[in-house]
Amino acid sequence: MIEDELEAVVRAGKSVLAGNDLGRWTKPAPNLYPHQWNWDSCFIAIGLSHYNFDRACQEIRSLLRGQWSNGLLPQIVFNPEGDDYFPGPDVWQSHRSPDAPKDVQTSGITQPTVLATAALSIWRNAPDGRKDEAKSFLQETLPHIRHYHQFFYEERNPDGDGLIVVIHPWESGTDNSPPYLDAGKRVHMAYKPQYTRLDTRQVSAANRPSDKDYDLFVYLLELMRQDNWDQKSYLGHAPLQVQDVLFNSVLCRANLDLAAIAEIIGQDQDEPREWYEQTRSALNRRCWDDEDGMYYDYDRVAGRLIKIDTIAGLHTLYGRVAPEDRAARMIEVHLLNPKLFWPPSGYPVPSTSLSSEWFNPENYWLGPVWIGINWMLARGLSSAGRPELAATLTTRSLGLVQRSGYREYFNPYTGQGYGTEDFSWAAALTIDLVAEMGEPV
Ligand code: 2M8
Repeated sequence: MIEDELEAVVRAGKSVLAGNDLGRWTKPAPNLYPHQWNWDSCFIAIGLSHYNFDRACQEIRSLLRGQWSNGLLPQIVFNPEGDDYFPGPDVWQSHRSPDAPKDVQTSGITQPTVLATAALSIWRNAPDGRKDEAKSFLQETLPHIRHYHQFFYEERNPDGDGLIVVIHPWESGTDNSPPYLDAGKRVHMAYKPQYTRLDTRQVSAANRPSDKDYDLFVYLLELMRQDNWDQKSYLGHAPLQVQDVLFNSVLCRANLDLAAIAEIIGQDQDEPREWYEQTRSALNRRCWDDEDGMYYDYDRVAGRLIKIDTIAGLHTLYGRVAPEDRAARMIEVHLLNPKLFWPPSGYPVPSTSLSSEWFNPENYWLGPVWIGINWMLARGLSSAGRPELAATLTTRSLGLVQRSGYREYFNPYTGQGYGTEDFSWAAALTIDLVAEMGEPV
């Protein structure tokens, strides 16, 4: 892309973020997602950190309003003025838990943890004259980040080995990704939940999870709500428990970033390093399949790997989980394979392998390309000593948004965009990708 084109992409990205800005935080999309989402806001803060230090800090502070007293940082902090989203605060009823905050309403589950990574980006990208303020920001946020990570190791670590369990597909961030639908098949639903979907009024049903998937999502929500969002009690009988490779890898990266934050402000790094080691080695022990040369999610209820090839396994690059030999094998055999994750004339990286029986190029997490995923994979490739591949992935991702705009997800063969328009994280992370190329933003 030439300089003018890059400039135009950045300008358009900033305008998407400005359009979705509600003053103190940013919604993921103009209409489809009217509340504040956890990992969306962290990605948004990373983009903002390049050109608006104050607003980036504010994005994170707003998100932290929703933190529970047990450390959980919720998937959604509800906007009292946001409607037209199901399930809203009346369905979640977070106030049933004594741990939930009193002054804001939230959902009762979390999302992949990008908080430490976002805080570190804010410090790294702070203008020279504002490094002291950035350091104070880290001092202010570190206890919250630590408490959030502690939540995982205390409440979601049922085997005590650091392999964190995800108990709801919405918690994974990759809602209808095949491993969740597969694990969902084993959930016995005692009744059919009654509700009305609102998402398919805005986006074609062909591009969204199915009604059957939504039954599972809502059923699991209601089941956990019956336990008043009590983690221990729910984990004792939770019918869906996935030790998700993407989720755990993102946590590994976040632990390293938390250690870096501790170092910057002169605090002890042992705890996050120890957490990182535990989760990294548990992933390598339990989730690696040596025959296929891939990491797979583990279904803790069924007691076995879910051998479906998705982007989850590739995130071990981002999390600095995969040792050199495994990383090299996974890159050659899976990532760069034109039949799996690198469509030769299309756009890498499809969320589910092109050869999987689950693959659908137009439906949500069943196959489309997501900018947030490509961003993590590009960072992962750089960490794995493959900067040239990271640069290629960046260029192809920029080509995608140039072709189709800041859509939520894209067809890996044609680049056609689907889902909402003006999707905040696509805009924010594109800005970060351009900045990482050394271009002004
Ligand atoms: C999508 O998930 C929400 C539920 O959290 C939904 O479909 O209503 C996912 O893509 C998730 O990763 C994302 O955080 C959220 C908001 O962009 O939308």
